[in-house]
Amino acid sequence: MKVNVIGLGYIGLPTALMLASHGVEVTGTDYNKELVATLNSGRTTFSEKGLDDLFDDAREKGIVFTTEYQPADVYIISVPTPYDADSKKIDPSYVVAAVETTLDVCPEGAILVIESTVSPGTMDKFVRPVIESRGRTAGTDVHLVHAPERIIPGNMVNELLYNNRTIGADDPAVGERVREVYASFCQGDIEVTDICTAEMTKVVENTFRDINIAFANELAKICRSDGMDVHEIIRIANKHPRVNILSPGPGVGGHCISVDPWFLVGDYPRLTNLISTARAINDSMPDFVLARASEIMKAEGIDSPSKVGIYGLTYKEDVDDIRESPTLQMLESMGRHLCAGACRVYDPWVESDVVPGQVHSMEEFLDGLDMIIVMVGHSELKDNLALLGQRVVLDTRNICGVGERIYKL
Ligand code: SAJ
Repeated sequence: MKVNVIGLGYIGLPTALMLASHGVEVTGTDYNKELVATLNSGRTTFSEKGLDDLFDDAREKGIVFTTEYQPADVYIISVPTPYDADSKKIDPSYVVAAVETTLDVCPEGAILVIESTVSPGTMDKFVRPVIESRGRTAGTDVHLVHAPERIIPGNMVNELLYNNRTIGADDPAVGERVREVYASFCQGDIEVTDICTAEMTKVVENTFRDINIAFANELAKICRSDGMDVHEIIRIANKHPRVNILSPGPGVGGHCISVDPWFLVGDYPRLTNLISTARAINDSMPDFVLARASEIMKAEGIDSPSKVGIYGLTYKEDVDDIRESPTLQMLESMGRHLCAGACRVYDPWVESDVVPGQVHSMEEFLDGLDMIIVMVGHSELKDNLALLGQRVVLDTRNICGVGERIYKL
């Protein structure tokens, strides 16, 4: 069984490595020459717990990285599926392009597995027509499968091994063959269903989380308006056996939870009131943090944003991914108020310069600051809270404990 993984990003790379390290013959393909060259030089392209060891093991077992698509029995396509900012609908162009190039090389009877998250109906609306336009028939010449990923950045390797998975296929026998491929490493339950159910299930999972976080964020606003402690209230409410409220925070980032619910809003605009309201609440949080920061600055007599530092640029703790991050959203909002670059910004996980005012060491960051807005709860800070000293802190992640000068959302 030969597998060609198409797209070596946050999902494709760990998946390709995991298959190779479990004895499957794998080629990883990406059109980005630089990325392929980096992998071939023996370096990984992003930081993730356990990834380097897995990478070394997969290389020893013969994984190949190339920019070319290869003849294979199974193709696992894990390319980005962004959404169109205006229509809110999925932009399937990367998936479609990958399927087209796959069809140029794939042998008769090959299985095309789409791992990228897609909105319900995408396979029917956009992928099947590509196959038909080539004079091929889905279900006989090539087989279509949707096997959405579920792994969480920060714990990807572990979750690849132990999470349950969903496989959607037209033909249950093909679903079973794909189950065998994933079962080479996956120790969780693997559910085989039809394609549309798999598409919808994936989007539903991330939308559920978005709504739960929006509820927590709305509670934070209610509690703030009347001096109640939202974290204590959620902690106690969650002792109820059937309540599990997530944590309020400075917003929802990443390329999954802040994106996937829009697919439903885009496709079902008249049926998605709760979902679009949740999106709006989560998107309002960076501005809520700004308003809270300016309130605290007034109360503490801090008169210049140059005395205020923003800690954390990534979308969550202990990852290097800054896509859609609440801090970037907040800085954009500050830019609209003509104060971009007014505050110092630091993130130990982001080495390149991505925003104005960014510094690259904790010492440089803390020097001369009166106030810190903690946007991300990286372990670097969580494990060294003494670094904050006597400064005023706006702790949007509730990691800094309590103190006279520690303010919460
Ligand atoms: N966040 C909160 N409060 C919380 C939890 C998260 O504000 O209580 C914020 C985070 O800080 C972050 C955002 O939400 O900005 C999303 O982070 P996350 O850790 O909840 O999720 P992702 O985006 O890293 O990964 C999600 C996961 N989906 C679910 O948990 C349902 C993961 O399993 C999926 O594989 C991934 O999306 C994906 O690729 O779809």
